[in-house]
Amino acid sequence: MTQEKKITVKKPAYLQNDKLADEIREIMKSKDKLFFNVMGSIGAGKTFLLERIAEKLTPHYRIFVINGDVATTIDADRIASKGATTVQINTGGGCHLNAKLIQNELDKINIDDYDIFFTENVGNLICPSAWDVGAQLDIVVVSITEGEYVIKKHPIIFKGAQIAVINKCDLDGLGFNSDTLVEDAKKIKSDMKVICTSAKQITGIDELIAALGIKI
Ligand SMILES: Nc1nc2c(ncn2[C@@H]2O[C@H](COP(=O)(O)OP(=O)(O)OP(=O)(O)O)[C@@H](O)[C@H]2O)c(=O)[nH]1
Ligand SMILES: [Mg+2]
Repeated sequence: MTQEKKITVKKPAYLQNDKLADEIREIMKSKDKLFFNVMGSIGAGKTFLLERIAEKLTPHYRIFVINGDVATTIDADRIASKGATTVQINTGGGCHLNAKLIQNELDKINIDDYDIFFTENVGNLICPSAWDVGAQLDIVVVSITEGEYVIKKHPIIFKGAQIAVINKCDLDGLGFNSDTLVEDAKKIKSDMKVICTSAKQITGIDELIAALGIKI
């Protein structure tokens, strides 16, 4: 008697992720919530920008931020100190957030208790580009101190994003001009909204909030 081999066909993880991400997007849309995914390099200023955004938005909106880092709750604590509700996911060795991690956190809260949701993805310009978290808009943050080739070398993450933020513009001109980075982002995607900010000097933050479609 020949024994039949049982074959289980598993969907690749990223296909399951995309389906779940679409479901998250649909839920947020049906509830009239905004959900933004903030990606970017290590140390580009994602947390500092989210602190500035929280300072401006929390008097008007209930903000929920999901922070991703390999370790510590430093970033979630920093943003919480500005009035947002935050949760920190420690990925261990993981270099990105994914839809399942987001859904786990959303399952623990009442989505209706908040108006606007953000992720701060794990800092790097590679892994987060491949993992949809279900946001309506993807933002990539780089900074002047990363040098003039940072956007040219990471086209994939910029292709998938709608807004590019060039932060630390208070240091503009340090070896090169921010215009180079603006041009590079537009070359990758002609309709990319590119905003120069300084989280330190609080410039460009209102423009960024307006680009997200948020009225204050
Ligand atoms: N000069 C200057 N420094 C900044 C600016 N934004 C952030 N920094 C500094 O850059 C460092 C990193 O800022 P973070 O906000 O922690 O950067 P991040 O992108 O959240 O970093 P990770 O979460 O570790 O990837 C801190 O020392 C900030 O004070 C800015 O606009 N100008
Ligand atoms: Mg951070």
